[in-house]
Amino acid sequence: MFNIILFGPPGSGKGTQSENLVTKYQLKHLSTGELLRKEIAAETPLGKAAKLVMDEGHLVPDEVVIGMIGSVLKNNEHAKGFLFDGFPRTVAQSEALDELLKQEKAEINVVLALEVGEEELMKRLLSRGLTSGRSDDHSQEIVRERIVEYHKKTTIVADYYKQFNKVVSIKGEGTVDEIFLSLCNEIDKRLS
Ligand code: B4P
Repeated sequence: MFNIILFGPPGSGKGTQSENLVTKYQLKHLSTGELLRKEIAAETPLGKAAKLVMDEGHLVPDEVVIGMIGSVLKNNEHAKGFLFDGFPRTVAQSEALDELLKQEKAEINVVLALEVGEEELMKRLLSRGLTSGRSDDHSQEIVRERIVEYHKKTTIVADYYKQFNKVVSIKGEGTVDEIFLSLCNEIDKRLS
């Protein structure tokens, strides 16, 4: 099993790059943002509770996302590998993921961290908000809060994986194709 975490601040291009990466490497795409938006669209109790938190620009509680990931992993035990997009976002989520993978005798092989400046992030998210209908992209205030939340709770996830020497920084500004190429170079190095 080859498992990748695509890491980076909101709007860094995790979702955009994941789509191409899972096609090329035949990995199972696991985006907690997508899973949560599906719950919201289906108006499940989990979705209704998550929407209130996401609309404030905050993170959904750890136990909720860990539970969601746990069931997807269990239902895909024969996957060639997983691409984790937007997960883990806290140290508690990282520890839970390591434990879940250990049960499958697997581990995270690499954390690819997209680096994008704050001004560019604001620009991308507010522009996506014009067409996506996503309420968490709607106002400058919410987008800023999501970036603050990232610095408060999520940047330390990279430090967690750095102690195992698994983090590679990737320049996340440039064209989608250029960034894809840099990501593929790092993956290919580890696959060969
Ligand atoms: P996510 O769905 O993970 O999404 P994201 O951080 O907003 O964006 P992403 O980095 O995927 O950017 P994208 O490619 O779309 O999270 C949403 C919310 O869900 C979180 O705020 C949180 O509340 C909740 N949540 C999710 N996971 C959680 C967890 N594990 N724990 C707790 N809560 C969780 O790109 C953004 C825009 O930039 C797009 O419009 C794209 O077209 C554009 N773009 C991409 N690459 C570009 C490039 N190279 N140049 C120019 N524009 C580019």
